[in-house]
Amino acid sequence: MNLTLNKDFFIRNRKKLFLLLPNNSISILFPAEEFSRNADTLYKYRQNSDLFYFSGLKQEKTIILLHKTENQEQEYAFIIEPNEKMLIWTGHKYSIDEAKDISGIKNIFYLTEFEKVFQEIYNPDSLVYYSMSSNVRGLIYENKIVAAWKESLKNEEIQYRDLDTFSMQLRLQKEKEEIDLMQIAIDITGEAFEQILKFLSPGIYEYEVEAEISRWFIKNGVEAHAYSPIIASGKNNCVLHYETNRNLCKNGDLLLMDFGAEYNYYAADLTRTIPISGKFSNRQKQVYSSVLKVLKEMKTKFVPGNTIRELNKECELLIQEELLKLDLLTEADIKNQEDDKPAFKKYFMHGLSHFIGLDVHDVGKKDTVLLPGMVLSCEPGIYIAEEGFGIRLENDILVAENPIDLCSNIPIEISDICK
Ligand SMILES: [Mn+2]
Repeated sequence: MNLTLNKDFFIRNRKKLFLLLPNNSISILFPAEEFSRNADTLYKYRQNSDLFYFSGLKQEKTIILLHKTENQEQEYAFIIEPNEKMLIWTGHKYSIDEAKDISGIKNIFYLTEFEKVFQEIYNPDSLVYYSMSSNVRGLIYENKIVAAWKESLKNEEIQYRDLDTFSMQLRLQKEKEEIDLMQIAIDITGEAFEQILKFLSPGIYEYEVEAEISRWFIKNGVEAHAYSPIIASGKNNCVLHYETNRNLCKNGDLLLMDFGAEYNYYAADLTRTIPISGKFSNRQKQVYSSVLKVLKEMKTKFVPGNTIRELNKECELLIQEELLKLDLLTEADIKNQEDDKPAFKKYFMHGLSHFIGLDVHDVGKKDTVLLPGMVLSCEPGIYIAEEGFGIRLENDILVAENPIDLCSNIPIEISDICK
């Protein structure tokens, strides 16, 4: 299967953005930086998600310029001018026609034209929009360009505005083709998990599990993990962002795996916790049942109108109830807790949910009102450091009147994950 987004999708996204932008605005989308690892070796490149969302252009050093006046909406893209040397070292770069075909933008220029075009469309009343908070945009570019403006505009004050609220608003609600891509990412992630269910036994190292997951991803056309996979056995279950993945998986311990494929720039985010031997102890089974119960209850609440903040509150009460049943808390602990230090926090120290999309921790805030088409994680957990294990379960949920669990095909019942 090879599903990609075509230019109609990107054209539509820009149309939606133009509707939100005021007249006499210039929006600039900067590319992600190329991050150096050392000397002339770079980390694998991934385009800034906003720039991709509005153009489909994955190539480095690409800039998008959107100009809205009372009478017209003009779109420009600026790309690398390919030369012989690039062809030898890094291979093919977009031609003008290719960039047009991918993005649907008619005015494609080489980068050297950027300043000239900007000067042509800029006037002292222009509002200049760009992302002010993305940490993966091209800061070097931006600084260079902003310095050039300042120089050419002398003492004029440029009126900057933040593009992030607009791109967030649009990216939050997914179109059908985006959900389809996310479903593919999730399905491949789920299949990788099923491989691990067959593969895992005591004596295997965490990195061997990671290797199996990566093998399955690459074999299925996935370009990258959506984030560094967490493959945590035994007491590492309780390290929330564990990613060293070097330990031995031991008999009697649990393996917590939090991982997800990125398929065509869209992320999956899955967590499963399974017994390394294939069998839970009674205590492990008790705690697993508690977390699964909370997940099942909470995933029905991803309905329009709700917020992550509200979901967290509801989830915390459910977890608290389970902690009482598991004899981890007493009524007195809860009664005596300080407002800013609730007792449950000892065993459940993170939030229930975040938005997922082009980024695994996608745009969106705790108070963003949920609307149909938004996708979020649902990931309750109970971590008991003193007993040497923790359990987290995570599925990806599509907001609807009857919320849709996009991970519903991935084994989670005790009978399906035990031998
Ligand atoms: Mn997550």
